[in-house]
Amino acid sequence: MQTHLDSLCFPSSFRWGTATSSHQVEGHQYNNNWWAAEKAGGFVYQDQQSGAACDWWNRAEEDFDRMAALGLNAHRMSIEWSRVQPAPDRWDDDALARYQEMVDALLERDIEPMITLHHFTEPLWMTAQGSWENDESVGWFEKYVHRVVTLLSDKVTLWCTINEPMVLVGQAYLAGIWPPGQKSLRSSIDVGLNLTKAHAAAYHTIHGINPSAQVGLAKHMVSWSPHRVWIPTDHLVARMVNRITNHLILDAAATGRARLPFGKTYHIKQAANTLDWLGINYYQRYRVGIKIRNFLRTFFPSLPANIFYQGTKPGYQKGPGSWGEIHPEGLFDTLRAVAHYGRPIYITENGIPDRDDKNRPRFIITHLHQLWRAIEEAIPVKGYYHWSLVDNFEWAEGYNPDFRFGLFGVDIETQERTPRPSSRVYGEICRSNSLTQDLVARYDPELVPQIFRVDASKEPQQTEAT
Ligand code: GCO
Repeated sequence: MQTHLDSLCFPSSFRWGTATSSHQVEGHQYNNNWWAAEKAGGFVYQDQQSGAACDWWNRAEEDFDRMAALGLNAHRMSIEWSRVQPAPDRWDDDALARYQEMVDALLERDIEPMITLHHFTEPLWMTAQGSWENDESVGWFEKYVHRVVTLLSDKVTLWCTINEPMVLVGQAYLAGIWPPGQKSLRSSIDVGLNLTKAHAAAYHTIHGINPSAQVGLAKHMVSWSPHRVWIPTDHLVARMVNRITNHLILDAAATGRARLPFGKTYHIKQAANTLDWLGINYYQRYRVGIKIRNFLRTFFPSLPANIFYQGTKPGYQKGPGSWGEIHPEGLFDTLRAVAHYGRPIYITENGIPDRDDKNRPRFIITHLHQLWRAIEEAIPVKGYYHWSLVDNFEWAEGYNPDFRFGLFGVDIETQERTPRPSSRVYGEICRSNSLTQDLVARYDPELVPQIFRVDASKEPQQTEAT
């Protein structure tokens, strides 16, 4: 026999939020490496420039009102290093005051800030000195972190040191599609190591200022699947890529050691135990495998990129361009895969590029269902930050209409906001702290049987006596 649950409830202290990053929403950033790359051209869709973005530098509070109206109690935002420290020996007190004002504005609305200290951008003075390839970068970052955290530590508890370090390494130093446009394995390893050391330095610095701060990092996690389930080498590739992209940095931040498959082990002692919590940015699944014929034909040493499959399978829902497949169960699998780190978990990003909002309501419902399943399995997920509140500047995709992530649409010319239906879906979930059958029936009735039917044999049995 089957019974129904009427609603899937989340823990009472659950944090419901949205996530943004400074360069993507603030606008008017003229002193960082992305601005320089936008100006130089060649990195961004149609050579667009971030420009005023969502103009948060002047009007963030208007969007904070929108968060409050939805019933959110949390928001993840980042601080722009190049504003705070425009030159190595200069701090901008006005910029610091503006960030203080934004944090206060969130708190006044009962929205708890989570602050990211590095979200892909860096000051131009740092770029000029070799960026993260320069070993001094760790010390530069530490100094900046010290300044910001000293200022905000009485208002902020949740600190995210670095956003998606492996994505930065992969896009900017290995694939070369983000500034500085490098394609070098050696640089990738150096930058990966320095980012890990910078995370560790920030962790210790923040705790030195406020021992009860909660410090973590946001890790991009991909659900890697073998392209063909019957080919063992495809499984091997999926496992290797998973190990390198998903777990290497987390292992380093948990144990102080990172071991490359079939390769070297790196020891970064100061990084051991530097996660008070773990942030998961989850978006998609990619299929991977080896094209064996090409592999044999070309063999070493010239390993061309096309010996690997990477992509999607016909018949599965996919995102635009090379976004991969939308795969809600991958969130559950990811949470299971990181449970052994034994840390509280936040979903620091999860969202879908979908200008017309055709798929976003279902995306939110199905992913939150998977999240709820993980909590039911006693995996300690403490909060969820949807990416994103408003459409914003999507790095190499710029303002490409196919890459709109907002619960609210934004007209970049007029700054007008338009709520998408998904903002109502998400708001209802946040306010009721649950995913109710009633809501799912209204927005996506097809999902009702899939989400709310539970097997009676798994329910607690009633005894004869009761
Ligand atoms: C990333 C970032 C965000 C993106 C978001 C959508 O994953 O690249 O953290 O800045 O905008 O993930 O792609």
